[in-house]
Amino acid sequence: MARKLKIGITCYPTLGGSGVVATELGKLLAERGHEIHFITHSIPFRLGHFHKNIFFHEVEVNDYYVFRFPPYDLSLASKMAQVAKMQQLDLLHVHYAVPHAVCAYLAKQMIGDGLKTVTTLHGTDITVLAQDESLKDLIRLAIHQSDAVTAVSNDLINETRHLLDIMTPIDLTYNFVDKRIYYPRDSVALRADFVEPHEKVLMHISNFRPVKRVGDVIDIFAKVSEQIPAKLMLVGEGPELSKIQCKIKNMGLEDRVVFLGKQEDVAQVISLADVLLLPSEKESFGLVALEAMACGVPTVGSNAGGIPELITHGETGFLSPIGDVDGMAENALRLLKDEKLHEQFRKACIFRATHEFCNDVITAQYEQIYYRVLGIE
Ligand code: GMT
Repeated sequence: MARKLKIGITCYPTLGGSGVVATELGKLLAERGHEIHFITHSIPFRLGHFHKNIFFHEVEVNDYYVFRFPPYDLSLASKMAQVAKMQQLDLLHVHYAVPHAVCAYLAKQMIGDGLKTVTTLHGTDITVLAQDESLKDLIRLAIHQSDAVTAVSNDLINETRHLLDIMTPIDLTYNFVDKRIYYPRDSVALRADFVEPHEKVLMHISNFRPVKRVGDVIDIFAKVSEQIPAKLMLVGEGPELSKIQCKIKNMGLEDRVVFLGKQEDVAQVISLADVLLLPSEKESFGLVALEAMACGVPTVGSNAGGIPELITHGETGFLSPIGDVDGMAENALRLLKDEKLHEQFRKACIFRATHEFCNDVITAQYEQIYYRVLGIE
Protein backbone atom coordinates (compact mmCIF):
# COMPACT_ATOMS: atom_id res chain seq x y z
CA MET A 1 0.00 0.00 0.00
CA ALA A 2 1.39 3.42 -0.98
CA ARG A 3 2.31 5.65 1.92
CA LYS A 4 -0.01 8.37 3.21
CA LEU A 5 0.94 11.90 2.20
CA LYS A 6 1.17 15.28 3.85
CA ILE A 7 -0.49 17.75 1.49
CA GLY A 8 -0.84 21.53 1.66
CA ILE A 9 -3.88 22.92 -0.15
CA THR A 10 -4.34 26.55 -1.16
CA CYS A 11 -7.48 27.91 -2.80
CA TYR A 12 -9.74 30.93 -2.64
CA PRO A 13 -11.63 29.64 0.40
CA THR A 14 -14.77 31.66 -0.18
CA LEU A 15 -14.97 31.64 -3.96
CA GLY A 16 -17.42 29.54 -5.94
CA GLY A 17 -16.63 26.26 -7.63
CA SER A 18 -12.85 26.23 -7.27
CA GLY A 19 -13.07 26.77 -3.50
CA VAL A 20 -15.72 24.05 -3.22
CA VAL A 21 -13.70 21.53 -5.27
CA ALA A 22 -10.47 22.23 -3.35
CA THR A 23 -12.19 21.90 0.02
CA GLU A 24 -14.14 18.76 -0.86
CA LEU A 25 -11.00 17.19 -2.29
CA GLY A 26 -9.11 17.95 0.93
CA LYS A 27 -11.88 16.36 3.00
CA LEU A 28 -11.95 13.23 0.85
CA LEU A 29 -8.15 12.86 0.91
CA ALA A 30 -8.25 13.20 4.71
CA GLU A 31 -10.82 10.38 4.81
CA ARG A 32 -8.39 8.26 2.79
CA GLY A 33 -5.78 8.75 5.51
CA HIS A 34 -3.71 11.64 4.10
CA GLU A 35 -2.83 14.62 6.29
CA ILE A 36 -4.28 17.81 4.83
CA HIS A 37 -3.10 21.34 5.64
CA PHE A 38 -5.26 24.15 4.25
CA ILE A 39 -3.15 27.31 3.82
CA THR A 40 -5.66 30.07 3.12
CA HIS A 41 -6.71 33.53 4.31
CA SER A 42 -9.83 32.18 6.02
CA ILE A 43 -11.41 28.83 6.84
CA PRO A 44 -12.82 27.29 3.63
CA PHE A 45 -16.60 27.76 3.74
CA ARG A 46 -17.43 24.10 3.04
CA LEU A 47 -14.94 22.65 5.55
CA GLY A 48 -17.64 21.52 7.98
CA HIS A 49 -16.92 19.23 10.91
CA PHE A 50 -13.66 18.51 12.71
CA HIS A 51 -11.52 15.79 11.18
CA LYS A 52 -8.35 14.49 12.80
CA ASN A 53 -6.40 14.68 9.52
CA ILE A 54 -7.37 18.25 8.60
CA PHE A 55 -5.47 21.36 9.72
CA PHE A 56 -5.95 25.02 8.91
CA HIS A 57 -3.13 27.58 8.70
CA GLU A 58 -4.29 31.17 8.37
CA VAL A 59 -2.41 33.53 6.09
CA GLU A 60 -2.15 36.87 7.85
CA VAL A 61 -1.30 39.93 5.83
CA ASN A 62 0.88 42.59 7.44
CA ASP A 63 -0.53 46.01 6.77
CA TYR A 64 2.58 48.14 7.42
CA TYR A 65 2.09 51.83 6.77
CA VAL A 66 4.76 51.82 4.03
CA PHE A 67 2.62 49.54 1.87
CA ARG A 68 -0.04 51.08 -0.35
CA PHE A 69 -1.26 47.51 -1.03
CA PRO A 70 -0.67 44.89 1.68
CA PRO A 71 1.38 42.09 0.04
CA TYR A 72 -0.97 39.09 0.37
CA ASP A 73 0.95 37.02 -2.20
CA LEU A 74 4.23 37.33 -0.32
CA SER A 75 2.59 36.50 3.00
CA LEU A 76 1.02 33.43 1.37
CA ALA A 77 4.34 32.27 -0.13
CA SER A 78 6.08 32.67 3.25
CA LYS A 79 3.29 30.81 5.02
CA MET A 80 3.45 27.98 2.47
CA ALA A 81 7.19 27.62 3.05
CA GLN A 82 6.78 27.84 6.82
CA VAL A 83 4.04 25.17 6.94
CA ALA A 84 5.89 22.94 4.44
CA LYS A 85 9.00 23.02 6.64
CA MET A 86 7.25 22.63 10.00
CA GLN A 87 4.86 19.90 8.88
CA GLN A 88 7.28 18.28 6.43
CA LEU A 89 4.78 18.45 3.60
CA ASP A 90 5.28 16.22 0.58
CA LEU A 91 3.57 18.62 -1.76
CA LEU A 92 1.50 21.74 -2.23
CA HIS A 93 -1.67 21.48 -4.30
CA VAL A 94 -2.77 24.94 -5.37
CA HIS A 95 -6.02 25.88 -7.08
CA TYR A 96 -5.64 28.82 -9.50
CA ALA A 97 -2.42 29.72 -11.26
CA VAL A 98 -2.51 33.35 -10.15
CA PRO A 99 -1.30 34.01 -7.57
CA HIS A 100 -1.30 30.58 -5.95
CA ALA A 101 1.00 28.70 -8.34
CA VAL A 102 3.39 31.64 -8.34
CA CYS A 103 3.42 31.61 -4.52
CA ALA A 104 4.00 27.84 -4.51
CA TYR A 105 6.97 28.35 -6.83
CA LEU A 106 8.42 30.90 -4.40
CA ALA A 107 7.83 28.53 -1.47
CA LYS A 108 9.65 25.78 -3.36
CA GLN A 109 12.59 28.09 -3.91
CA MET A 110 12.75 28.61 -0.15
CA ILE A 111 12.36 24.93 0.78
CA GLY A 112 14.24 23.17 -2.00
CA ASP A 113 13.28 20.58 -4.58
CA GLY A 114 11.99 18.13 -1.95
CA LEU A 115 8.69 20.03 -2.01
CA LYS A 116 6.57 19.22 -5.07
CA THR A 117 3.80 21.42 -6.44
CA VAL A 118 0.58 20.57 -8.27
CA THR A 119 -1.54 23.32 -9.87
CA THR A 120 -5.20 22.93 -10.82
CA LEU A 121 -6.55 25.40 -13.38
CA HIS A 122 -10.22 26.25 -12.90
CA GLY A 123 -11.03 28.66 -15.70
CA THR A 124 -10.93 32.32 -14.87
CA ASP A 125 -7.18 32.11 -14.20
CA ILE A 126 -6.73 31.22 -17.87
CA THR A 127 -9.78 32.46 -19.76
CA VAL A 128 -9.67 35.95 -18.27
CA LEU A 129 -6.23 36.55 -16.79
CA ALA A 130 -4.28 35.00 -19.66
CA GLN A 131 -5.88 37.53 -22.06
CA ASP A 132 -3.92 40.19 -20.18
CA GLU A 133 -0.57 40.50 -21.95
CA SER A 134 1.09 41.81 -18.80
CA LEU A 135 0.20 38.61 -16.89
CA LYS A 136 0.78 36.02 -19.62
CA ASP A 137 4.48 35.43 -18.90
CA LEU A 138 3.81 35.13 -15.18
CA ILE A 139 1.05 32.54 -15.68
CA ARG A 140 3.22 30.62 -18.16
CA LEU A 141 6.08 30.59 -15.62
CA ALA A 142 3.77 29.35 -12.85
CA ILE A 143 2.50 26.54 -15.07
CA HIS A 144 5.95 25.51 -16.29
CA GLN A 145 7.36 25.46 -12.77
CA SER A 146 4.60 23.22 -11.37
CA ASP A 147 5.52 19.54 -11.10
CA ALA A 148 2.04 18.68 -12.43
CA VAL A 149 -0.76 20.78 -13.89
CA THR A 150 -4.37 19.69 -14.05
CA ALA A 151 -7.42 21.35 -15.60
CA VAL A 152 -11.12 20.71 -15.04
CA SER A 153 -12.11 20.11 -18.68
CA ASN A 154 -10.64 19.37 -22.09
CA ASP A 155 -11.92 22.72 -23.21
CA LEU A 156 -9.82 24.44 -20.54
CA ILE A 157 -6.77 22.38 -21.52
CA ASN A 158 -7.18 23.48 -25.15
CA GLU A 159 -7.73 27.09 -24.16
CA THR A 160 -4.62 27.04 -21.95
CA ARG A 161 -2.55 25.64 -24.82
CA HIS A 162 -4.00 28.16 -27.26
CA LEU A 163 -3.76 31.29 -25.09
CA LEU A 164 -0.42 30.57 -23.44
CA ASP A 165 1.28 28.42 -26.05
CA ILE A 166 1.91 25.68 -23.49
CA MET A 167 2.96 22.27 -24.77
CA THR A 168 3.86 20.53 -21.49
CA PRO A 169 1.38 17.83 -20.29
CA ILE A 170 -1.81 18.91 -18.53
CA ASP A 171 -3.84 16.21 -16.74
CA LEU A 172 -7.62 16.23 -17.09
CA THR A 173 -9.32 16.08 -13.69
CA TYR A 174 -13.04 16.78 -13.98
CA ASN A 175 -14.91 18.35 -11.09
CA PHE A 176 -16.77 15.88 -8.90
CA VAL A 177 -19.56 15.64 -6.35
CA ASP A 178 -19.73 13.61 -3.17
CA LYS A 179 -22.57 11.18 -3.85
CA ARG A 180 -23.20 10.87 -0.09
CA ILE A 181 -24.27 14.54 -0.08
CA TYR A 182 -25.53 15.12 -3.62
CA TYR A 183 -28.54 12.88 -4.26
CA PRO A 184 -32.23 13.74 -4.83
CA ARG A 185 -33.45 15.02 -1.45
CA ASP A 186 -37.05 14.77 -0.33
CA SER A 187 -38.42 18.23 -1.10
CA VAL A 188 -42.20 17.72 -1.12
CA ALA A 189 -42.94 19.69 2.06
CA LEU A 190 -40.37 22.40 1.32
CA ARG A 191 -41.67 22.86 -2.22
CA ALA A 192 -45.15 23.57 -0.89
CA ASP A 193 -43.71 26.62 0.92
CA PHE A 194 -42.71 28.19 -2.38
CA VAL A 195 -44.93 26.95 -5.19
CA GLU A 196 -48.45 25.72 -5.90
CA PRO A 197 -48.73 21.99 -6.70
CA HIS A 198 -49.34 22.67 -10.41
CA GLU A 199 -46.38 25.03 -10.82
CA LYS A 200 -42.96 24.04 -12.22
CA VAL A 201 -39.71 25.29 -10.68
CA LEU A 202 -36.85 26.71 -12.75
CA MET A 203 -33.69 27.54 -10.82
CA HIS A 204 -30.48 29.46 -11.37
CA ILE A 205 -27.54 29.34 -8.96
CA SER A 206 -24.44 31.47 -9.44
CA ASN A 207 -22.29 34.32 -8.20
CA PHE A 208 -24.20 36.72 -10.48
CA ARG A 209 -21.14 37.78 -12.45
CA PRO A 210 -21.78 39.16 -16.00
CA VAL A 211 -20.29 35.94 -17.44
CA LYS A 212 -23.29 33.99 -16.05
CA ARG A 213 -25.76 35.96 -18.28
CA VAL A 214 -28.42 36.07 -15.58
CA GLY A 215 -30.40 38.45 -17.82
CA ASP A 216 -30.88 35.49 -20.19
CA VAL A 217 -32.19 33.44 -17.26
CA ILE A 218 -34.95 36.00 -16.76
CA ASP A 219 -35.78 36.14 -20.49
CA ILE A 220 -35.95 32.34 -20.70
CA PHE A 221 -38.18 32.19 -17.64
CA ALA A 222 -40.48 34.92 -19.00
CA LYS A 223 -41.02 32.90 -22.19
CA VAL A 224 -41.60 29.67 -20.26
CA SER A 225 -44.07 31.23 -17.85
CA GLU A 226 -46.11 32.63 -20.77
CA GLN A 227 -46.98 29.02 -21.56
CA ILE A 228 -47.04 27.10 -18.26
CA PRO A 229 -47.50 28.01 -14.59
CA ALA A 230 -43.98 28.30 -13.18
CA LYS A 231 -41.74 29.98 -10.61
CA LEU A 232 -38.10 31.00 -10.90
CA MET A 233 -35.81 30.53 -7.90
CA LEU A 234 -32.60 32.56 -7.87
CA VAL A 235 -29.83 31.40 -5.55
CA GLY A 236 -26.62 33.34 -4.83
CA GLU A 237 -25.50 36.93 -4.85
CA GLY A 238 -23.11 39.05 -6.87
CA PRO A 239 -22.43 42.20 -8.89
CA GLU A 240 -25.38 41.83 -11.31
CA LEU A 241 -28.02 41.21 -8.65
CA SER A 242 -29.52 44.72 -8.43
CA LYS A 243 -29.64 45.04 -12.23
CA ILE A 244 -31.48 41.71 -12.34
CA GLN A 245 -33.92 42.82 -9.64
CA CYS A 246 -34.76 45.91 -11.76
CA LYS A 247 -35.22 43.75 -14.88
CA ILE A 248 -37.62 41.44 -13.02
CA LYS A 249 -39.61 44.44 -11.79
CA ASN A 250 -39.72 46.07 -15.23
CA MET A 251 -40.97 42.83 -16.77
CA GLY A 252 -43.69 42.49 -14.09
CA LEU A 253 -42.36 39.13 -12.91
CA GLU A 254 -41.86 39.92 -9.19
CA ASP A 255 -44.60 37.62 -7.94
CA ARG A 256 -43.15 34.69 -9.89
CA VAL A 257 -39.48 35.03 -8.84
CA VAL A 258 -38.12 33.94 -5.44
CA PHE A 259 -34.70 35.17 -4.25
CA LEU A 260 -33.03 32.73 -1.87
CA GLY A 261 -29.67 34.52 -1.52
CA LYS A 262 -26.58 32.47 -0.66
CA GLN A 263 -27.32 28.94 0.53
CA GLU A 264 -25.13 26.36 2.29
CA ASP A 265 -27.18 23.20 1.71
CA VAL A 266 -27.07 23.30 -2.08
CA ALA A 267 -28.21 19.68 -2.52
CA GLN A 268 -31.43 20.36 -0.61
CA VAL A 269 -32.08 23.59 -2.51
CA ILE A 270 -31.40 22.12 -5.97
CA SER A 271 -33.71 19.21 -5.22
CA LEU A 272 -36.58 21.74 -5.29
CA ALA A 273 -36.01 22.38 -9.00
CA ASP A 274 -37.44 20.77 -12.12
CA VAL A 275 -34.85 22.40 -14.37
CA LEU A 276 -31.58 24.28 -13.80
CA LEU A 277 -30.81 27.21 -16.11
CA LEU A 278 -27.14 27.83 -16.98
CA PRO A 279 -26.86 30.12 -20.03
CA SER A 280 -23.24 31.19 -19.27
CA GLU A 281 -21.01 33.06 -21.68
CA LYS A 282 -17.97 31.16 -20.35
CA GLU A 283 -17.78 28.10 -18.15
CA SER A 284 -14.74 25.87 -17.91
CA PHE A 285 -16.87 23.13 -16.34
CA GLY A 286 -20.05 24.34 -14.56
CA LEU A 287 -19.94 22.63 -11.18
CA VAL A 288 -23.49 23.70 -10.33
CA ALA A 289 -24.83 21.71 -13.30
CA LEU A 290 -23.08 18.63 -11.91
CA GLU A 291 -24.53 19.27 -8.45
CA ALA A 292 -27.97 19.52 -10.07
CA MET A 293 -27.36 16.41 -12.18
CA ALA A 294 -26.51 14.37 -9.08
CA CYS A 295 -29.80 15.51 -7.54
CA GLY A 296 -31.69 14.40 -10.65
CA VAL A 297 -32.22 17.88 -12.11
CA PRO A 298 -31.49 18.35 -15.84
CA THR A 299 -29.78 21.52 -17.08
CA VAL A 300 -30.95 23.77 -19.90
CA GLY A 301 -28.20 26.14 -20.92
CA SER A 302 -25.49 27.21 -23.31
CA ASN A 303 -22.85 25.08 -24.95
CA ALA A 304 -20.05 27.34 -23.69
CA GLY A 305 -16.60 26.01 -22.75
CA GLY A 306 -16.64 22.68 -20.91
CA ILE A 307 -20.43 22.46 -20.41
CA PRO A 308 -20.88 19.93 -23.28
CA GLU A 309 -18.33 17.62 -21.61
CA LEU A 310 -20.60 17.50 -18.59
CA ILE A 311 -24.12 17.73 -20.00
CA THR A 312 -24.95 15.22 -22.72
CA HIS A 313 -27.29 17.12 -25.04
CA GLY A 314 -30.62 15.30 -25.35
CA GLU A 315 -29.86 12.93 -22.44
CA THR A 316 -29.07 14.88 -19.28
CA GLY A 317 -30.05 18.33 -20.52
CA PHE A 318 -30.33 20.54 -23.58
CA LEU A 319 -27.66 22.95 -24.82
CA SER A 320 -27.98 25.85 -27.24
CA PRO A 321 -25.62 28.53 -28.58
CA ILE A 322 -24.78 31.34 -26.13
CA GLY A 323 -27.59 33.93 -26.09
CA ASP A 324 -30.18 31.73 -27.82
CA VAL A 325 -32.90 32.41 -25.23
CA ASP A 326 -35.68 31.28 -27.58
CA GLY A 327 -34.01 27.89 -28.05
CA MET A 328 -33.37 27.53 -24.33
CA ALA A 329 -36.99 28.43 -23.48
CA GLU A 330 -38.23 25.86 -26.01
CA ASN A 331 -35.95 23.21 -24.52
CA ALA A 332 -37.08 23.99 -20.98
CA LEU A 333 -40.71 23.71 -22.11
CA ARG A 334 -40.02 20.38 -23.78
CA LEU A 335 -38.84 18.97 -20.47
CA LEU A 336 -41.43 20.66 -18.29
CA LYS A 337 -44.43 19.72 -20.45
CA ASP A 338 -43.49 16.05 -20.85
CA GLU A 339 -43.35 14.14 -17.57
CA LYS A 340 -42.12 10.94 -19.18
CA LEU A 341 -39.22 12.74 -20.86
CA HIS A 342 -38.39 14.56 -17.63
CA GLU A 343 -38.28 11.28 -15.70
CA GLN A 344 -36.01 9.74 -18.36
CA PHE A 345 -33.62 12.72 -18.09
CA ARG A 346 -33.76 12.59 -14.28
CA LYS A 347 -32.60 8.97 -14.22
CA ALA A 348 -29.89 9.61 -16.82
CA CYS A 349 -28.64 12.57 -14.75
CA ILE A 350 -28.25 10.53 -11.57
CA PHE A 351 -26.57 7.68 -13.41
CA ARG A 352 -24.07 9.93 -15.20
CA ALA A 353 -23.22 12.00 -12.11
CA THR A 354 -22.63 8.97 -9.91
CA HIS A 355 -20.66 6.98 -12.51
CA GLU A 356 -18.63 9.59 -14.40
CA PHE A 357 -18.09 12.39 -11.90
CA CYS A 358 -18.15 10.66 -8.57
CA ASN A 359 -15.87 11.49 -5.66
CA ASP A 360 -14.08 8.11 -5.52
CA VAL A 361 -13.01 8.17 -9.17
CA ILE A 362 -11.71 11.74 -9.26
CA THR A 363 -10.03 11.63 -5.84
CA ALA A 364 -8.13 8.52 -6.95
CA GLN A 365 -7.00 10.39 -10.08
CA TYR A 366 -5.58 13.23 -7.98
CA GLU A 367 -3.87 10.69 -5.69
CA GLN A 368 -2.19 9.07 -8.69
CA ILE A 369 -0.91 12.44 -9.84
CA TYR A 370 0.56 13.10 -6.37
CA TYR A 371 2.32 9.72 -6.31
CA ARG A 372 3.63 10.31 -9.82
CA VAL A 373 5.24 13.67 -9.02
CA LEU A 374 6.73 12.20 -5.84
CA GLY A 375 8.11 9.24 -7.76
CA ILE A 376 6.07 6.75 -5.68
CA GLU A 377 4.62 3.88 -7.69
O1 GMT B 1 -17.70 30.52 -12.24
C1 GMT B 1 -17.26 31.30 -11.41
O2 GMT B 1 -17.51 32.48 -11.46
C2 GMT B 1 -16.40 30.82 -10.25
C3 GMT B 1 -15.19 30.06 -10.73
C4 GMT B 1 -14.28 29.70 -9.57
O3 GMT B 1 -13.14 30.05 -9.66
O4 GMT B 1 -14.71 29.06 -8.64
O5 GMT B 1 -15.60 28.85 -11.36
C5 GMT B 1 -14.66 28.22 -12.21
O6 GMT B 1 -14.21 27.02 -11.58
C6 GMT B 1 -15.26 26.06 -11.33
C7 GMT B 1 -14.65 24.86 -10.60
O7 GMT B 1 -13.69 24.22 -11.36
C8 GMT B 1 -15.91 25.66 -12.66
O8 GMT B 1 -16.94 24.72 -12.42
C9 GMT B 1 -16.49 26.91 -13.35
O9 GMT B 1 -16.99 26.54 -14.62
C10 GMT B 1 -15.38 27.94 -13.54
N1 GMT B 1 -15.96 29.20 -14.03
C11 GMT B 1 -15.69 29.69 -15.23
O10 GMT B 1 -14.97 29.14 -16.04
C12 GMT B 1 -16.36 30.99 -15.56
